[in-house]
Amino acid sequence: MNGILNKLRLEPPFYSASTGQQNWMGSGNVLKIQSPVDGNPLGEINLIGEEEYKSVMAEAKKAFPLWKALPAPQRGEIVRQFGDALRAEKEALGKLVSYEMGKSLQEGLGEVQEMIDICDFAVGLSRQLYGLQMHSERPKHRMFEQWHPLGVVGIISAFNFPVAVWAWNASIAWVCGNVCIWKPSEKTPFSALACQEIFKKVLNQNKLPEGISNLIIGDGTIGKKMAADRDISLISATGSTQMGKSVAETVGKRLGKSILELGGNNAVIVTREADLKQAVPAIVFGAVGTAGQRCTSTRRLIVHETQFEELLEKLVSAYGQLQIGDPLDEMNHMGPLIDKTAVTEYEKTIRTAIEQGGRILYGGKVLEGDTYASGCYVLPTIIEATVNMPIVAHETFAPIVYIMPYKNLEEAIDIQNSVPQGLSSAIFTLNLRDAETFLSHTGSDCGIANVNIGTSGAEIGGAFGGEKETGGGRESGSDAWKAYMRRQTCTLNYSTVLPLAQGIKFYL
Ligand code: UN1
Repeated sequence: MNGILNKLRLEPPFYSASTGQQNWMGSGNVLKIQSPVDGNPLGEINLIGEEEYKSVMAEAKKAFPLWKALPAPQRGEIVRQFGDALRAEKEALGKLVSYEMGKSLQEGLGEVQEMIDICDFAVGLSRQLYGLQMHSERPKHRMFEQWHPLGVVGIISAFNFPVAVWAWNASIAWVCGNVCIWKPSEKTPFSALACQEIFKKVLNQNKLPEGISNLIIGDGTIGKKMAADRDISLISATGSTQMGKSVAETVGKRLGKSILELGGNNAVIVTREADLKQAVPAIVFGAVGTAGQRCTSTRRLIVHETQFEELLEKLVSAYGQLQIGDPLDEMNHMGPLIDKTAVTEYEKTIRTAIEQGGRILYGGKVLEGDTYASGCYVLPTIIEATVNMPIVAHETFAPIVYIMPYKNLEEAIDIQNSVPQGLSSAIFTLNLRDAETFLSHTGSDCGIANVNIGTSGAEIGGAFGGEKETGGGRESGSDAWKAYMRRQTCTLNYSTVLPLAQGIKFYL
């Protein structure tokens, strides 16, 4: 593993607390990181303390005036160079993500590809931060809107996408003229450090201040500090609904801005006219990919009663062929869960589902033996369930999928919409009426609705996020950039008089 760290120039003095060197941060506790792949130590890192937080914030605030004064396309040029640097480091960074987080190498590389793609998107966007122009009701007046940078953007990201979610936020925030402070998950700090190093090099080469991109490795206390900090104009937070509620409350109290991307409980509806050749691989990838630890993972299957038996048979056979093990081995489909706490949650959820009347149709076990020595490997699990089992409304970050039958589409859509979360949803059907009904205003209530595509693996070009307890925020593509800027409405009078709006006469 040292090879990977070395290639990323993460030499020991940089990341190891044991050298005793005062590095970029860290008067706080020492954090020991173990890979869920084999349980081996990845390194140690000092958590940030109170004083370091202040100095990081000071650096960010100092960098903002310079960065915002650059024309947006020049900021885009820096992001373009970052994209190129990521292309050069794709393999090494992908491997590090895979080893630190436990997702398959394909997915680790895919995550870096998402970063590269969003950089490309942001470069184009840097010339397209358009405002509208309106017709003024007053003669010889021009009315228009323009978009300006916000200031410091705080990014709180989760372990499951240790690098891509940061890049969605940071690359857009940067071209919009903001500087960023990133608090990654304490479970995946090395992937974050690697990204920071790659971007820092680009900044140095361009003689720009490092404060444009700041990294802080801290625990929940630091997250709370960020939420309460008036110097952070926007907090973009990805994680649990519980975390999101706490961030929203604190940011709301100071009337700050937030983008929340929280839990999902994503369903696939399989209709009578579904093409199972498409539905089966989509469901398996959605439920098992990243070991069920995506917010877009497929957690519920709502299946027409006529398809139930056949789909189940095909799923059980597909699950039986899955290779589970070292995610860096390309032959394996599924790696470990992030840590033993996640394994405990997996077991607890299965127990609860059984207590509530669920029936295990596949899996349900923690894997043992030499290959699984880290203790974080589990069998992907299919549970027959009913809509009124409380556990079905709950998101567990594990490869557990609930399957339930339905009779008519209206009922299926009701079931799909019956949970508190509203991130991603999908229908498999060759029936145009069913597809359009699902996409209509009487259909799915989620931020993402797909036809003949699974719930996970969204492209960066669309706005990503969801409704209800998912938090309502949108990140990544489309016009999500607007949340990273402030809108200014401007009216300019080029006449010789002063007409008032609403026809008001005010003579002096
Ligand atoms: C997440 O799980 O937080 O759609 C993000 C997907 C990925 C992003 C998931 N593009 O599955």
